This record gives sequence, C-alpha cells and structure tokens, in this order.
Amino acid sequence: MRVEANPYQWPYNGDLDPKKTALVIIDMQTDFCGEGGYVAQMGYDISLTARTIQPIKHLLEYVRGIEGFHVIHTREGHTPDLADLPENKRWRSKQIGAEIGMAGPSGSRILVQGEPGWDIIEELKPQQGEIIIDKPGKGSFYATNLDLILRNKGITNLILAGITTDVCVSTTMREANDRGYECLILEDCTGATDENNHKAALNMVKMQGGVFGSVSDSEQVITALEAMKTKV
Ligand code: C5J
Repeated sequence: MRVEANPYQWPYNGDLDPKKTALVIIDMQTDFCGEGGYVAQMGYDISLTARTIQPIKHLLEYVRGIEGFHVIHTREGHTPDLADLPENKRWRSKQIGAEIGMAGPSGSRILVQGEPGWDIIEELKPQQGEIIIDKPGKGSFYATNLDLILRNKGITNLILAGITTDVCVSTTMREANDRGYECLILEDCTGATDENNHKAALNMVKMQGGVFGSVSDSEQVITALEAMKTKV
C-alpha cells in the first residue's frame, strides 16, 4: 500500500505498516504560530504558519484512531538558564528584535522551556503515550534521543508535518533521510514565514527522483490509510 505523492508513491517499498510509521509534528508551539510568540515578534505573518493547524488536527485525529500508528511531537526551546543556547543563535534573535530568553509582548520568555509561548498549542496538545522530543536546534535528531526511540520502536517511515517548512521541518527531513528513514512531507500540513520559501523547500525534496523523500498532502495520506483498512 502506498500514498499518492510526488515524485514517487510513498513509501518506496509499499510497506505502509502503521507500526512502522509515525506522524512527526514539528514545533506547533505558540512561539511559531501564535499571537505574541517568537515568529510574531520577528514581524512575520503568523497566518502563514497558523494555516497548518486545522489540516494537522484533522490528520492527527485520524491517525490516533489507527491501531499501532505512532505520533511524535517536537518542541524547539532552551533550558531556563539558557545553558544550551548557542551565543550566535541568541545574538541573531536579538538582531531581529525577538531575543531568545527575554520576555516577549505576552510576558512569556521566548523559546524557553516551561513558558506559555514554548508550549504546543491547545488544538494539537499531545495525548498520553505520544512521544515528545525537546530539541535545542532546528533538526529533531541533533542533541535528542529521537533516533534511539525510532530504532527501538521499529519505526522506519516518517510523515512530516509542522513548522517551519524551510527550517525545522526541512532540517529534520534531511537528518532523517541521511539516517535511512523513509520520509514524506505534507504540503498542507507545513508552512513557512515566507510562502516562496515554503514552495522552494517542497520543490527541493522532489529533485533527483526524491532526494529527501516524497511530497503529498493530508488527504492523500488519509485516503491510503482508509484503503488499507478496507483491505485488511
Ligand atoms: C525556526 C522552526 N524557524 N521551528 N524554527 O526558527 O522552524
């Protein structure tokens, strides 16, 4: 069974076993898609990242009903003492008026663990048993135990959703691809702070026969999983 996708039907080997597959929802935190968060403070249009909320919610609710299917949430952020914040990352955020570690307009310290802005938005709150990965960087593998968890659970297929397409989602997809994971990125469930960057990031995946994996959308995933249900 495969998902209709571009440039190839995914996964490459047709093994869409829910036990080997995870929906990875990247950084759906107030800081990246809510009022008063990091992205808003940098002056970007949060409607471009927030438009992913409903399609992700729909897909998340669907896969939660599938026996064995895995759900993984990630959060970008730093410890309250900022010990894991590289100085150049802090400096750059200050340059753009959204200094990591300082209080934003809502009073929440930007990208700091435990602060309201760092939390995953209400609509997509993790449920008991779902994996949460806290990461200090853009990629979800760097300085985390994600690879170990995936290997222990026998997960080989990753369906990527979340924000932002060109930064944390792309970095995670590249890290995963190099580790041999079979990746699918969803056009409607990802968003960037710049629409052209969103499109370019998706386009890059499709090069070289699917250099990082394949591209599809949430409806195609649901259609494939439905077809699998009726086949069993
Ligand atoms: C960014 C992210 N854009 N979650 N983080 O800094 O993509």
